[in-house]
Amino acid sequence: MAIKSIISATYFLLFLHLLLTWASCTKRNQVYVVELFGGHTSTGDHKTLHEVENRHHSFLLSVKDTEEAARASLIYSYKHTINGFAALLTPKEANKLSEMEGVVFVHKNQPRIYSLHTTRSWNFVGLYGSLNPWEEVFNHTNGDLLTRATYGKDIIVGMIDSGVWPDSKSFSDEGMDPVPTKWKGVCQNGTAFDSSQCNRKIIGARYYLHGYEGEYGPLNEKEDYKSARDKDGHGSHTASIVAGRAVGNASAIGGFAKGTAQGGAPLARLAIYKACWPIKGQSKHEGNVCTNIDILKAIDDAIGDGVDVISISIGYSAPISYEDDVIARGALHAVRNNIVVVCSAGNSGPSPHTLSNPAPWIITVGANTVDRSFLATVKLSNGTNIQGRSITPLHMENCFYPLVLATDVEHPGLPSTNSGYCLDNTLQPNKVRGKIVLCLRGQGERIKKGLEVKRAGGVGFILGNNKMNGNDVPSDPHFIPATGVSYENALKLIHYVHSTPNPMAQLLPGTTVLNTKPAPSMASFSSRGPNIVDPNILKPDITAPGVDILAAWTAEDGPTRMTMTFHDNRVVKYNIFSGTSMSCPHVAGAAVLLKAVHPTWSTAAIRSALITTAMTTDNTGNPLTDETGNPATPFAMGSGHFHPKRAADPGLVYDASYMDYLLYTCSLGVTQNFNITYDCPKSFPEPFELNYPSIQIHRLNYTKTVKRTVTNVGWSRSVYKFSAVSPKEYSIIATPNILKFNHVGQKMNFVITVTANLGQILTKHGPDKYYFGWYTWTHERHVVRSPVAVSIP
Ligand SMILES: *[C@@H]1O[C@H](CO)[C@@H](O)[C@H](O)[C@H]1NC(C)=O
Ligand SMILES: *[C@@H]1O[C@H](CO)[C@@H](O)[C@H](O)[C@H]1NC(C)=O
Ligand SMILES: *[C@@H]1O[C@H](CO)[C@@H](O)[C@H](O)[C@H]1NC(C)=O
Ligand SMILES: *[C@@H]1O[C@H](CO)[C@@H](O)[C@H](O)[C@H]1NC(C)=O
Ligand SMILES: *[C@@H]1O[C@H](CO)[C@@H](O)[C@H](O)[C@H]1NC(C)=O
Ligand SMILES: CC(=O)N[C@H]1CO[C@H](CO)[C@@H](O)[C@@H]1O
Repeated sequence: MAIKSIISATYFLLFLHLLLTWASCTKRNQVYVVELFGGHTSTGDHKTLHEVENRHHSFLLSVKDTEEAARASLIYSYKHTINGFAALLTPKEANKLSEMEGVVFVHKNQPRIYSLHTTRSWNFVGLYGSLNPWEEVFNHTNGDLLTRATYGKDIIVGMIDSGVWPDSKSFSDEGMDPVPTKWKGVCQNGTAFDSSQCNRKIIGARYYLHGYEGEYGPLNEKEDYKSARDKDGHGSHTASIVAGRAVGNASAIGGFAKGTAQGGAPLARLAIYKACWPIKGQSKHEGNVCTNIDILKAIDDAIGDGVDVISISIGYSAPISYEDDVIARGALHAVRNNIVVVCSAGNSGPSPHTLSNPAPWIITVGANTVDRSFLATVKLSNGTNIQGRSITPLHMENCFYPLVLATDVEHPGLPSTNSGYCLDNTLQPNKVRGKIVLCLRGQGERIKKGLEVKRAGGVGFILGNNKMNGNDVPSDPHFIPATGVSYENALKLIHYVHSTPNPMAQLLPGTTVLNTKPAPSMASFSSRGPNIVDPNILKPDITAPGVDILAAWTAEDGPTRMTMTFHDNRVVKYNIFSGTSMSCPHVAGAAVLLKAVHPTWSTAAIRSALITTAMTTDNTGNPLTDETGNPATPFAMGSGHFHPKRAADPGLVYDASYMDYLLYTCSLGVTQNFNITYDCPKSFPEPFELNYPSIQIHRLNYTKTVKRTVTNVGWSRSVYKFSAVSPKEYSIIATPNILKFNHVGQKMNFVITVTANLGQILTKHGPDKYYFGWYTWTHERHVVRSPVAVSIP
């Protein structure tokens, strides 16, 4: 599992266990976040910023004995998000500060574990370059958008992640223009990373370690670089998905597909904010973690440095209120600065209510497959072929070997809960030698199962999905000839072994297959709505490729992540990885191009353009499906699969300003928790009245009207006609149902009325069940479509 993050809630900072251990003489210092009156600082002026820091320092000075103690206790001074700071304080000092004039909140940390968004299963597969799925989408749809956007050359993307591998060809600055003059960031020195590592592609890099070291102690420098250099691979992967240069003739481990690896906006500039660090050997938090104070500081700096888009493939594992969530809070300040913030929806699907990053000022991205897979077939001696998937670079001799089930070759007496999984030291070598073993998923690291088969002398291994995994077959780089099969195929293999006197099989080498159908379809791991933080906002917004995505790696480690409990020294420069972590930077790349083409658009206009132009069909022309094979609902795919070219010309947009978001927080009654300099007016719109490009109505009581405003960004004189697709449970109408525009920039209001059918209102109130519809404004060249989700009590 990717970077897991601990972003303990906003002001609730991490207890510094280890600091206590090192410095127990300092009387139970703990991390507090202190927020001051005066809101954020809106200027980027250096003098003012310096004054802010001095002001933070002066507060500390008033509770600490000496100047030095005050300096030493300050962890982070926040300038562009909250007006406040993180510091080491004793409870007494904290108490004293909280009573001082000018201080709004003093909060001690309450750790919260955010689980991260690469994939629900931690190890993903490695492969050198081949066709980048992003490029495939681009080629079909995007002829001139890249040119119009000058490949994103003036746009700066802030990546909040695990750092970057600056030496990757994907981050070459060859032929690039000088760094945009608006850039105010720095290139922070550190281990194996100095300012010379920044160039005209990676224009800035910083790292944030205080929150992490406070929680876990000093960084183990064998496990990561104390700098913006990426050890994990995740940060290099996501950065190259947004803005990697085209790197041709890349070839995979074991000679897999060759091709070009390329990001969505290949000339965009990257600003790296490393906030995620490894924690090894803690089974519950396998992977990387990012702490709240580190993430908030990263966003704070990104705003001050002048980025245009922020891509965050990090989140809390469960819904968390906006005001407790540093990503939501930081993003609101970013949006105030007209920075588009794109976040992953999470990898906790397919159960409902699993979605993270649901704030309406964020673009929330689900993940889907692309039309490429890595087929690796199991050939049975009875002549039948069973399809599997693998990118294992090892081939089996061209002959049949006995096929056995793990359950039949294990040491006797294994508890049934551990049986069948090929866990460490569970197989009997005398029964495995020279054979192919079928092991089940569900327990243990997938790649380790192959290592266990290898240890016991097996010649090959088949990873069988359990029922829960269904068709979600991973393409793994195993250490022994191997393939993965679906649950259904695993049952077939078990049946074959049971019904055949001498079951034999051969594992054929894996091959890259393009144009697979149907594609895209939702990844089962992609987190699902409904949004339980606020049931008035439909989330996720959109879906993008997030399965088996090829992108840059660290060129130092193996394709399986270093946080695995086995060692993998098969160095790869490009790797295949899955998760909403990978889909998020695709949409961030699209946002870069839209910003380049439409520099005056608001962040809401960019989100709206992406949402209302998304595709809802797959490459068979049928509705995009989910893991069940049924049409995916907006709780899985949002408005559908992103379509950058259409998004560049959406016709109409649903705009919203920072002030609209403040009014929205007023309607939720949480504005004060954001400590923004804003007094809510006496009356404000209801939350569902935020001018969002989708509609969600929670517990519709007979009928509800929802006001929306569209802005014409298409043809000056244009007529849009309304149409709707509603389920039998309710109807959707619009008043007026024709919008006539005379000029670009013109705004028109309309009201959507959603009415439940009588039979439905009379039914008893049960668990909330949502029904989905759509409404569309259509002009000869533009289709502006919005999903509608309604629960009927
Ligand atoms: C995409 O376009 C590039 C440049 O036009 C071309 O070299 C490449 O082969 C195309 N890829 C596909 C999948 O069509
Ligand atoms: C960063 O490292 C470079 C090269 O090692 C050095 O020249 C430079 O002075 C360092 N900068 C800072 C601010 O330490
Ligand atoms: C492409 O890679 C092959 C080896 O995989 C190498 O022989 C060839 O020279 C490379 N071509 C270019 C243009 O770099
Ligand atoms: C071979 O075995 C598989 C699995 O039991 C079965 O589905 C298939 O029909 C068999 N093929 C033949 C030709 O008997
Ligand atoms: C639904 O609306 C009716 C009539 O306006 C009202 O009497 C009733 O209390 C409402 N029910 C709920 C659950 O809000
Ligand atoms: C809850 C609370 O006190 N919020 C404060 C946030 O900051 C502004 C000024 O910046 C105060 O007016 C609010 O009262």
